[in-house]
Amino acid sequence: MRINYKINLALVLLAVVLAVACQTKNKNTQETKSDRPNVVIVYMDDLGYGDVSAYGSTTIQTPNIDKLAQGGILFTDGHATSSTCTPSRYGLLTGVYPWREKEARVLPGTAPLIISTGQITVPKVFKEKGYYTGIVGKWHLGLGSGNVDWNTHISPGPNELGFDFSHILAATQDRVPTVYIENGNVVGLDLNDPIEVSYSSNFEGQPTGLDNPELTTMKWEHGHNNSIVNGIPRIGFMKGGESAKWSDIAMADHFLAVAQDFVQTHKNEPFFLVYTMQQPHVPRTPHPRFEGATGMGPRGDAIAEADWCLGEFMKTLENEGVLENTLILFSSDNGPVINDGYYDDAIEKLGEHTPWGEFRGGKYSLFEAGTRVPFIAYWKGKITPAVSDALVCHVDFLASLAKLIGSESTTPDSEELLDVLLGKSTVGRESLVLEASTRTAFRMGEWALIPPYGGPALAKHVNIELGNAPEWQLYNLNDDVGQQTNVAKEHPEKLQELITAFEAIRGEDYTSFKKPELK
Ligand code: NG6
Ligand code: CA
Repeated sequence: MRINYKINLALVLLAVVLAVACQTKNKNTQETKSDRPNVVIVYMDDLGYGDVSAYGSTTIQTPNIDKLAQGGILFTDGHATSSTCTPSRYGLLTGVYPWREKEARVLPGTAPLIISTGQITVPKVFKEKGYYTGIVGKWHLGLGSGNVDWNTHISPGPNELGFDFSHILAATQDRVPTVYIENGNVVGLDLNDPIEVSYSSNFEGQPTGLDNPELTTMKWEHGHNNSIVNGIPRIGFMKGGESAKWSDIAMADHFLAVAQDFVQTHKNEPFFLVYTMQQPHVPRTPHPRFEGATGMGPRGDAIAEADWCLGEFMKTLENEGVLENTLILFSSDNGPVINDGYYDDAIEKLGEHTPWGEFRGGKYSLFEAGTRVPFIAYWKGKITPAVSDALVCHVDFLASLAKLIGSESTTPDSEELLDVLLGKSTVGRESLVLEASTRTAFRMGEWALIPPYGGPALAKHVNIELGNAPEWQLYNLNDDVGQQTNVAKEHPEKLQELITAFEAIRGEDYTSFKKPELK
């Protein structure tokens, strides 16, 4: 009897303890939800400022991007860190200026991972705070540590940099290997048909764009004449892996479905997702249902397709009940280019469209259109819609998003501008160092400074002004946003002030900079 009584008492006590524990847990989960909003970065490839109707395009309509812009903060002076892809993504993910890392340049598909696994990254900051983290889409930051065997587990890669989940294409749509890689494994690979990749020589008996133009359905204009996949000649040579090869026209749908599945699977925990679309990078291969959507050929139609993907993705956030608890940052990795190596009607059908907006230059350029890109922060119910002229940059995501989720992680290059991103302040950066293929330029307030550089003023084929000139260039963007008049001689003091500030940040020995680690 006495024993029974003791057991009963113990059971009652246990029940009380469990109930209290449960309540505390519920409370914690609730607190967690509002304290730790989801964050999604939607990142386009080569989308220009002037490609978006919210940014003034009257020739291409982007209703879904516009919805974010009109319901969020539209930044007019938002920048990528670089005017090409790899360095731009490096800056975004690490919070370190890409010109500090000499490997941060457009990489071949066989390049090793250029971010050290000890380095602080945005996904690591989220992971440390208990988030589930993922990347879906283009990667282009290298994989493995050299001589990757594509037929075994590929590491290190995104999963070693803080992403719990990754479903990526290794480099670019125009570079081999043309396969998807999920968490380090090639998707759909048949080991009886192993993948071989080389960027130096072809595999015996394999057709190429150079030797077999009759096998191509898209013609190369410059570069892009190595292995042919799906009728499209690529950069680099590849053999095998037939069952794993992607369908170019289905790529946008494919990444969208994976991104939607990510949200559906992880809607009940705080998540951080980087959704990097491949449009409108070459080869431009919109799904046939978007053919003719813009009258501008594949480049315009790929933008229409990307806009649709964004709309579908937003519907998923809404349907899964997480839209109001999700901050969305929308941007592009670099400025626009029309002819980037294929004959795809982009030049012929451009008409009145100005992908660079009112700015000078484009992809590869040190002029504003190289890095000034669409840049939008959207958070339903939390952000009051506004247009912000604050100077902001992707390199600031690290410190700003850390602040959002209660982390103190930061780097010397990343400025904490959370209030600016959320529209509570319009005081952005004082200055910013910009990069274009290892050259750098400088912004301070309304002033833009470009040091003297040799090399061609105009990039052949792509027909973009690179910003190279034998003398210092200084522009006042307040009255010369198109950088037409070099006022360096009229403003020697301003010129010197900018040079001094620029050199103080960039330093002499800038590549020896020690990359911050996650403590
Ligand atoms: C260039 C390619 C271009 C594009 C670019 C990278 C040639 C001639 N041109 O070398 O087509 O792939 O690299 O673009 O090969 S980025 O957006 O990933 O930086
Ligand atoms: Ca790009």
